[in-house]
Amino acid sequence: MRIVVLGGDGFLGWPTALHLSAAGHEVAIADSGIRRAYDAELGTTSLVPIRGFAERAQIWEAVSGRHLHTFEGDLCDPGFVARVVGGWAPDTVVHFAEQRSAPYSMIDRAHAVHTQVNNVVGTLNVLYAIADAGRPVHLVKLGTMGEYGTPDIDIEEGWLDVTHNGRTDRVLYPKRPGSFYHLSKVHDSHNVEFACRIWGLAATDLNQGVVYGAVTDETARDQRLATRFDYDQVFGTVLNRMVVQAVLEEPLTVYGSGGQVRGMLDIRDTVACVRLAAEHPAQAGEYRVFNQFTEQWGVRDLAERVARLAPVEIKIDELDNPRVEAASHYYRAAHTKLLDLGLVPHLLGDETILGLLRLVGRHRERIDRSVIHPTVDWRSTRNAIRLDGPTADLPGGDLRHVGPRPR
Ligand code: NAD
Ligand code: USQ
Repeated sequence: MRIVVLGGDGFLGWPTALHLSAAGHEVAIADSGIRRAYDAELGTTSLVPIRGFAERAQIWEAVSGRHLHTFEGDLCDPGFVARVVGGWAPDTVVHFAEQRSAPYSMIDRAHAVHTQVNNVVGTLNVLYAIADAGRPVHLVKLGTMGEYGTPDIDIEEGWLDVTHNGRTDRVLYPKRPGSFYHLSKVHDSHNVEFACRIWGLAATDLNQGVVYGAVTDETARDQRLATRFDYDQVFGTVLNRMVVQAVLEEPLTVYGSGGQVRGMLDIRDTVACVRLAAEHPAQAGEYRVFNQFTEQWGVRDLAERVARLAPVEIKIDELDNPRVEAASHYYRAAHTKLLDLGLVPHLLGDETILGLLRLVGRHRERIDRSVIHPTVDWRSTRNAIRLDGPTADLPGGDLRHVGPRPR
């Protein structure tokens, strides 16, 4: 297949593109580089050094003998999207290209507006380009488990059969997301479902849980193919952050009492799930949802696991939760559809955490302690990005001028 990976310079898009390329597909990556600009804005950088966008595509070609096409541009520019989707003519569009940090979206008004404009407008442009392509194109769109929130009933895969006043219908599962970022994904899901209904598009919405890890079979082939590793308070995800804290021999930051439960998965399973979804496409007119995670973990349990495997004794700190989220709650989410397609999960074993501790240990000198402590408080409409920094409310909703552009 011809597959374009939108967001192909990101944490997940890059290893997914390599995985699809190694599997024999003809792959293109498209990216605006804005993730690298967020780093400049936040004064942080990937713990693991990463090469430039076009440079690492060339390195992959040298290592694998397989060409990766590159497109540099912004999905909010409809002309760019039309060139990629209409011009390059992919069979499948894998769409990772969004502002994906919940804390970033909660910094202040401008960051919330930027997140929703970037994500919702970019996805609308993709939907129009596919509808205008004049041939079947399967959209594989990254959503998030956080769209559902933590309801007091079982979570299904996208759809819910409801009986009300004696009548029954199948409805999109009700959403109760926990940040303006997660809300942008809910808005996307509704737009994608609508496009399938009115234009007969074929789409798979992958409601993914929190991803941990950093290395896949393909990125391991050469250290210059590494993907980014975030540990800062804004973009770092929980397990990767705790491993960094353990390497620093600092307390692990559990928000609240750590009773929050989340669906989680290994980055090696992310790339496998996207490939399975792409190779088993939705039908014309079908909007299907797969819950993309392999295990449920409580945050406190994760911290205890990391502390047990750390080489020295590590404390666990229960911080006042900067987020507004249920402290302890019922959580039972279906996740069988990707298993039915053949996913063989990498469950979170000690060896995975020990591997992460070794990886972070090798880059220990690059850790910046000042970006770890959470400063973005959901209850405030203006937050400082650094402990000693000013609170911000930047003009306008478009933050693409913030931070030096990467290229
Ligand atoms: P990332 O920020 O590392 O990568 C996203 C990439 O998209 C970046 O390279 C960025 O420059 C690009 N991008 C953003 N907006 C763009 C635009 N308008 N035009 C072109 N390129 C643009 O994020 P990630 O961790 O790789 O996540 C990828 C996707 O997976 C996101 O949609 C995210 O919501 C979803 N997801 C991630 C996780 C996780 O734990 N990382 C979990 C669930 C879902
Ligand atoms: N948490 C801590 N301590 C920390 C960091 C986080 O206790 O130091 C807690 C948070 O309060 C939260 C949980 O860990 O309850 C997960 O937080 P996270 O930062 O790892 O993940 P989240 O903000 O939910 O976002 C990440 C990705 C996002 C994706 C989402 C999947 O950044 O792109 O959509 O995971 S999900 O959570 O299923 O919605």
